[in-house]
Amino acid sequence: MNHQGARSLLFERPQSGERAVLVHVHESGQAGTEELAEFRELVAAADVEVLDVLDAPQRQPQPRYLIGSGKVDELAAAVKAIQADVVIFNQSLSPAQVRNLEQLCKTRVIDRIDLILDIFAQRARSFEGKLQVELAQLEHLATRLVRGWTHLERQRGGIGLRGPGETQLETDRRLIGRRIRQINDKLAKVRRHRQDSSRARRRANLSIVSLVGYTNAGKSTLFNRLTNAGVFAADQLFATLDTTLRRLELPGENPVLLSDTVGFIRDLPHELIEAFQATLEETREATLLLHVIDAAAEERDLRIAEVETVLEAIGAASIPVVRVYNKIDCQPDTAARMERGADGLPSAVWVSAVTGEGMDLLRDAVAEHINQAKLQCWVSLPASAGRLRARLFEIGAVLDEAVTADGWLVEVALDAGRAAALWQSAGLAPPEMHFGPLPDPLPMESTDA
Ligand SMILES: Nc1nc2c(ncn2[C@@H]2O[C@H](COP(=O)(O)OP(=O)(O)OP(=O)(O)O)[C@@H](O)[C@H]2O)c(=O)[nH]1
Ligand SMILES: [Mg+2]
Repeated sequence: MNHQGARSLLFERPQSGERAVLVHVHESGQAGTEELAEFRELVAAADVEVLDVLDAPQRQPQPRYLIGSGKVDELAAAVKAIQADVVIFNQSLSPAQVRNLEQLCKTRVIDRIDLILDIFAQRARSFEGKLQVELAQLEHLATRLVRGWTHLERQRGGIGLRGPGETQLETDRRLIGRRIRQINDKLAKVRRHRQDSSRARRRANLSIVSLVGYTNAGKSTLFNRLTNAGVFAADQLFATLDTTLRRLELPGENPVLLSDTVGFIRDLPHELIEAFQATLEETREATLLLHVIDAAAEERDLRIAEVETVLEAIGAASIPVVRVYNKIDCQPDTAARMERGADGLPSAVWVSAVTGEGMDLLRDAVAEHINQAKLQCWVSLPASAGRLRARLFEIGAVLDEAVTADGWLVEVALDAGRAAALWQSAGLAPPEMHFGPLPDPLPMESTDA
């Protein structure tokens, strides 16, 4: 189905939204209050009305229904009594568990992954974003094909079933495989365009600074505040799905590009991380990450750890990070300030994107990192590294050059992170650097003489 079709289906959905019973599974002895609050926010973000919440403390996972049989009976009774359209679990369910639960409750049962995929399906706006979500949905679906859908009305759409992948639900694995290949082809085309523009950007030798962080931390608000852009910011989970880049002026520095992108959440479905690899490309290529943190959130440290886990998963763990503790206006007696790490560089800045407090400190922190990341030195390139040499010229990183017996000595000025990436993609070990004026006699000539 084309995306036009998918859109019209979205419009045809009844406005009333669906009505759900939530099942909050948590370790017994722990209330999991924050987790439940976040679960409710996710459900609200999917535009589903909550009729009831079943609290399911658990000593050990039950293979058949995930929750114990007593709880399942309670759940089935609740679903029947209030005529819920759907049951939503706050954890992942195996295909067999879904089937068992659906048979018993006689209604659709979805898990946390379905829920997040559904929100992404509703939010996706760009062509690429829609393709990525569809891909994630299909890949998730492919793992679910063992599930017997026949016992339920499945043509209706609705939460966990809507989105671009909807009509694929009744098709078999082979068709899904074919559709996945089609989407991958389309994505490859879209991405070729993107690479062209990213090349243009590199030619301008602009560094990228990327905003990352837990969803709803205030990344887009901060982005707007810093760049006067008008991107969508809202008090809802996953308000942003695409990546936007804008020029950020820095004190006493060349401008850099600031990127705003999709937020993270605990246990982000791996299908989504994979599908959004391209959207997260700017993040991976960044010289500096600004990790935006809701300083007022109760589970602040857990969220920080979650974000770091995702950064690792997308291959961005080695990029320098400044933590931006946002929303200090919500915290009594917290003033804007900057902290430095053991290396003397700014490591954290406390700000408010809404009041604008701390923006100068933040710009200073970014400028210091960018400045520090600049490398100016002589590097030797073997004759076999002609393409890398051409690339360095292309991005305007070459200041001077001398020919040696078996290659070149090139004076480069570029940022250290990008240098490492360029050398790596040329299949070379990290460059040997000579600082200061060109050594005389040239080392490589002398070895051959
Ligand atoms: N009080 C206060 N609220 C803020 C601040 N910064 C952002 N917010 C609010 O936090 C909510 C989320 O802001 P966004 O900028 O959309 O957050 P985001 O990190 O881009 O979120 P996603 O794109 O959904 O991942 C909005 O309601 C903002 O108004 C701040 O400094 N203080
Ligand atoms: Mg946002």
